Order: sequence, then C-alpha cells, then structure tokens
Amino acid sequence: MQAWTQPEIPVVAGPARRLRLYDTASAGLVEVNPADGAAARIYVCGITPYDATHMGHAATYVTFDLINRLWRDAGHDVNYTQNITDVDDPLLERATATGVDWTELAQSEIQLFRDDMTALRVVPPQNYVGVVESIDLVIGAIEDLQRAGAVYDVDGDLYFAVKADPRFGGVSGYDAETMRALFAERGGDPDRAGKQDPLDSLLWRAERPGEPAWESPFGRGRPGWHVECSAIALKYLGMTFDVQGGGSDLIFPHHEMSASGAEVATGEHPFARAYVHQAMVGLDGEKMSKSKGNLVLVSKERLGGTDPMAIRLVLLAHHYRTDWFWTETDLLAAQERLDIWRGAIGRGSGPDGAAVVDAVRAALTNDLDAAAALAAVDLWAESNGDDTAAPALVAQAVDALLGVEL
Ligand code: 5CA
Ligand code: ZN
Repeated sequence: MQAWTQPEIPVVAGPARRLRLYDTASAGLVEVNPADGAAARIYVCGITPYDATHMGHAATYVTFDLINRLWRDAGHDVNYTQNITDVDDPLLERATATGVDWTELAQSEIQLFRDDMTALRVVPPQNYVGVVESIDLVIGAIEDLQRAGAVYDVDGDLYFAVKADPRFGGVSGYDAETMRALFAERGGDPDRAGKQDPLDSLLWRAERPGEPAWESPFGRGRPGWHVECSAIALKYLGMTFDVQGGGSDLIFPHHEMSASGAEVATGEHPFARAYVHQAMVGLDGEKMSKSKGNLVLVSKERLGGTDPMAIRLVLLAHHYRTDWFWTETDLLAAQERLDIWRGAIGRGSGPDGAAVVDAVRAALTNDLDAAAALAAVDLWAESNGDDTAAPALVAQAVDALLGVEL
C-alpha cells in the first residue's frame, strides 16, 4: 500500500544521545539503540479504517514519530512497518450500517489518514501494509503455527492455543482475571463453546454469508486480528526487532497475542526488544473511540483552519505515558506557543543555540519527555542572547526532532 509524502528532515548539528524508553514487558526503562550502523526496526499497529483519525490516533503516531526521528538523528536507517487492518469486524459492521462498500470505506478512510499524517509531518513507514494484500502471509503464519501444534478447529474456525506458549502473559504482565476481562472487552470471545482455553484467539474465521472471504488450505474465510500483525511484522522486520508500538489499549490481548503467535510460529524469542505504549487520549472524561463517537478529528480541525503544527504541539505537551483529555484551552495555548516560537526564530540572534538543541535531545531521549523539550524551547524563545546562528539552528532542531515546522 502507498504510504504518504515524506516531510523534509533537516540534519541537526551536535551529538545525538542514547535513547531510553519504557518497556511494558519488563516494566522499566530500556535502551533501544541498534548497533552502530545498523538499521532500527519498528512496528506500529496501524488504523482500522472505518472512521477518521482522531486525536488519540494522532497522539500515537506522533509519539512513534519521535522515536523514528531520534533514531535518524543518531544516524540510523529506520525500517518502520505499519499495518492497516483493512478487513475486520468493525469495518464490515460500519460498511453494512452505512450502506457503503467495505473496500470503498477503507480506501477513503486510509486516504484521509494519509492526509492527516502528512499535515502533522509524521514521517511515513517504509512498509505500509494492508491485511487484504497480505492474506498469503497470514495463511503462511497460520501454517507455521499448525506445524508447532498450536492450532485447533472450532466448527470450521481456527484458534491459536495459548497453552503452546509457556511465556504467554509476559508482554502485559496482567493476571488471569484482568486478561479475561480485557479479552472480552476488546474483540475476544472467551465464552465460545468448544474452546480449549477462554483466551485462545481466532486465527481464521470461516466464511459467513455476506462477509468477504479468501481461499486457503483451511477453507474459505478471513484472518483473525492478532495473527495479521505477527505475520506482517515477521515478513518485513523479522524476529527480535527493536520496538513494537501502539496505544495502551493494545497491550492485551493484541500485543500479547501477536508476540505469542510469532514466538510460537518461529520458536524464537522475543518478538520485540521493547513494547512501547501511548496512553489513552480522551474527551470530556472518556477515552476517545470510534465506537463511542466522542471524537475530535484531525481532519475536521484542519478544515476548520487550525494549524496542524498547533495540533502537534498539543500532542507533544502531554507525556505519552499519561492519559489525558483533549481541550480547546490546550489548543489555544499551543497556537500561542507556535506564534512565540515563530517570532523568536525570526530574530537576528538569541541565546546559545547548541545548548537548547542538546536540551531538546536530552529530554526526548529520556523516555520521550516532549513536554520538557517544549519547555527548553520556550525558555530559549523568551530570552535574549547574541548567538546569531541560534535562530536557524533552533528552527532546524524543532523541525527535525519535534516535527514542528516553524
Ligand atoms: N488496527 C488496530 C491495530 S492492529 C487498531 O487498533 N486500530 S485503531 O484504528 O483502533 O487504532 C489505531 C491506533 O491508535 C492503535 O495503535 C491504537 O492503540 C491507537 N489508539 C486508538 N484510540 C486511541 C486513543 N483514544 N488514544 C491514544 N491512542 C489510541
Ligand atoms: Zn496490530
């Protein structure tokens, strides 16, 4: 699948720093720096294209964009792979409810997402991969799981047996009760009769009347959710890549299951070196979600004339590991900050440029403390100095590292 346009990324003078991120699996900070000269490898779970990009999605993709930018700043090539869940229950349900063809709904929402990502200056993935174009990959992954003895049949549907994975639970660290509750809440079917374990997850759903289906050695049907991400990540990144990313709503079951499936299929461990999660963004006290409909849409804000760089500054002002709520007040503050910064880089000189660039790098490599990076730029913008190179240097760093074009 075509991704979107790559923004210009200036090269910024001065030494890069080593990146540390919070890893959900080990519940602590870990270094995520590939060997010198090696490419960094990251998989971020992409959209299910049945509705427009909201500020929660935007926060997730901007967070992983910071990681991408920091690795590039440190001289690494980055192999960034992102999927699109372009066939799944919510998409098919929405298409049926609105009388739109499901493929057309997916195509139009994917295009809107591309436009939103371009406006927010998110660096595109090298591999932007839909499930519909990956059916063979998914079938191959299910066959690998069959060979590992981890697949069984319930009335023609295939399930992944979690007992095949002695490490199951190691990504989320959740106890059995929490897993079961979240599994039911997030697309799982713990109570289906005939399953060996309530947490066993669907790999292949046999064709149902009115649903799209593809030929396979297991009969006509369509892929389950988790195995699509195992299969796409294995194909484009291989095992033991650097970062598996997404929102915290994906910790369980999705990231637990996709890691487990890949590990059982390959017999190798771990799927990813670090599991990094963006906290949930909400509106008016509730998590923003397409199913609840309490959305602030990136496209709607853009069409209403909001500067996408102000949207980006709102997202960056909140730490990625803390849940937060979108407010108009934050947007106004971000617009004001943008004006101040633009004024400051238009000056003939300012305080020491190299120092502020280093402060931005230090903040971001410290588990993406973007708010501290913004504060460092604020301080620079509000003070005077005689470094005539500073305005251009700060503008470059704000563009390259924070993705904000001034
Ligand atoms: N297609 C699957 C992943 S394979 C999916 O979760 N799609 S999604 O459209 O529902 O979400 C896209 C991305 O945005 C996921 O990484 C998800 O974790 C993240 N996300 C969804 N809602 C929010 C929210 N309210 N706040 C922050 N991130 C969110
Ligand atoms: Zn995924």
